Amino acid sequence: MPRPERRIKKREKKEMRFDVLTIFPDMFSPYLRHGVLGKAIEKGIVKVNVINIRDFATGKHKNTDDRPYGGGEGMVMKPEPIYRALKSIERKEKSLVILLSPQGERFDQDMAWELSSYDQLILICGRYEGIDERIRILCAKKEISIGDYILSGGEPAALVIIDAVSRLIPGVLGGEMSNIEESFNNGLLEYPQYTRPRVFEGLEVPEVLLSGNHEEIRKWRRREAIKRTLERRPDLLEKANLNEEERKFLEELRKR
Ligand code: 4GY
Repeated sequence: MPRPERRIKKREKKEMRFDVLTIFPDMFSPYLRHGVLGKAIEKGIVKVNVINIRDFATGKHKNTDDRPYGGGEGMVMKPEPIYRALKSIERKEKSLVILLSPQGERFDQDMAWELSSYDQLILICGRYEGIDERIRILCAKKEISIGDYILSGGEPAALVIIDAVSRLIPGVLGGEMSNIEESFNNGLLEYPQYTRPRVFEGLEVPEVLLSGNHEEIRKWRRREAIKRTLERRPDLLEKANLNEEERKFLEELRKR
């Protein structure tokens, strides 16, 4: 009988590629080179290819925007440079073109999980008053909003998606956090965290955290997470993953 593989199973070779279309390509690197994302890019698990839409503009001034048909304030992003930039991208097998705008489907952790199953996400960042509608019709397979507010451009939204999705790619979070169910704590808000000093401005660290009793600590954290979620985001409790004991605890809290 051959000996079973003794090495710990290595993560499957799955890398994620993001292609970002923007007229401000320099906005990305300052964020992407730091922290776990910086490490993931260094390791080659995550690749971010930033494409300057202006490189695909024609004419003397390489304009990427023009005046809106029908009149009105501001400028609209021309379709041709974006269309050409998209065509220049080498497409992987499982690939999705996404438009970032306040009119899109709301981004959340569930959507981050769904997007993490792709090999390639192509993110179009709008500016000015918006993008020519034909890009939506012809190219964008999905439109995503990161929240109900208006940004000056889609770039921060693209970074939000790159960050949240990358964290779910195997190997991006190292070691102890690689149990990425923790990425949203079973659908609950986080429990309170403490570090040294033990007393700060008269406030003490909860006794249980100093007890060394890991089972008690785990239960306390779950209860605190449930309390906090009920107070601040009761809507999340519908989807949360609670065991028998935790559901009882929640019922008690609700009665009070
Ligand atoms: N919110 N979620 C958002 C945004 C800026 C005009 C189209 C958002 O994703 N993107 O506010 N984007 C607008 C600015 C052009 C994008």
